[in-house]
Amino acid sequence: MDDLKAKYLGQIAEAADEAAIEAIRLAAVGKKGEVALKMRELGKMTPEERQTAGPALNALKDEINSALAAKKAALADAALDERLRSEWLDVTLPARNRRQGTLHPISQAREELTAIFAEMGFSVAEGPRIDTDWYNFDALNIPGHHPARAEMDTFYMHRAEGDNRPPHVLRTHTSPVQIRSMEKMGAPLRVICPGGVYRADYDQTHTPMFHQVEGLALDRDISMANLKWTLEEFVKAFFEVDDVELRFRASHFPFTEPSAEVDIRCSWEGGQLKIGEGDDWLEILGSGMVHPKVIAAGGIDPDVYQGFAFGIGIDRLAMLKYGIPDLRAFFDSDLRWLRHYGFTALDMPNLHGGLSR
Ligand code: 2NL
Repeated sequence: MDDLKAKYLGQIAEAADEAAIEAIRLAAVGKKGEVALKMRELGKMTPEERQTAGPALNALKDEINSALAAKKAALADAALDERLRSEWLDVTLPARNRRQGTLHPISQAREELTAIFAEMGFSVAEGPRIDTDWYNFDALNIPGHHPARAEMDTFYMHRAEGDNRPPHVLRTHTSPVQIRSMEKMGAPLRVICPGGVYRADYDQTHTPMFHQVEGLALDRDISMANLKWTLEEFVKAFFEVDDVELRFRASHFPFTEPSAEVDIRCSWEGGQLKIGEGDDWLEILGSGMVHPKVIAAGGIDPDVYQGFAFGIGIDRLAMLKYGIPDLRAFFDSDLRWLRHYGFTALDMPNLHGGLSR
């Protein structure tokens, strides 16, 4: 038994790798190993012999097993030491550039303008892009014969043969969301509704899907003065200028009375747009006092409540703010233009240097 011990402890000491350790383990203490064979001989012994041989064999087995484990750990330590010696890391190497994603300029503009109106106490509502023509047109005092309802501007959803319900449409503005907000929340109410809208129009200045934010403020004594102040605050915050002059031009929308288009003072010197100074005017939105019929359509009493509403194109706001000249860039699958206009999440163009046309 001492021979066995000397033999295996010697082999373990000499073992060079894990495979050698495993081979020794199988030969010595495996199921068919030498120690197992010896254990099998216990049956042929006298009880007295067995009394000493049994515990001795068990002790031998334990001793070999712990020698194996110790050698295995020593080999692993040595391997790690060797890696630590031979492998190294140059921590002074500059980091590899990571591909940096970015918000789409339209999303960026929407988030900025949403934050500005939220600060002024407007809540934000969203709604379905497919809606009934009641929400999209009738509720907004746009009668059946109105040109905005003509087939050429509106995408109508197909109905099955024999289904004579009025068609659903792709919303042509986010006003239906304002109507739903009136129904849901009642008055007084301050809400903005940003989102995608659809019109069958496609040329250099129109895309069939674009983005709009509409705003609505209803209370007992809301006036156009409140509208003007709200829009001034918005324009100053959005374009990051200290002062701005707004010009209201009389206009017409079926859903507001009176209605006004709003221009902001600007200059285009050297192809650079500057907001708030100069002799040019830039049209940025439509607005007005909500038509009593529209207030009633939202389930609110127009004899008690009145208010203003406005609609702004987000795509155009984004173009103006970030200096993007061509609307089609927004919907082009080649996104190199984004980087060209300085659009990375961490590096925004500096507005105060002026915007390029
Ligand atoms: C434009 C014109 C406008 C509205 C949108 C509105 C919504 C309700 C009631 C009354 Cl629920 N008005 N929205 C009002 C005036 C103008 O958009 O040219 N936008 C670019």
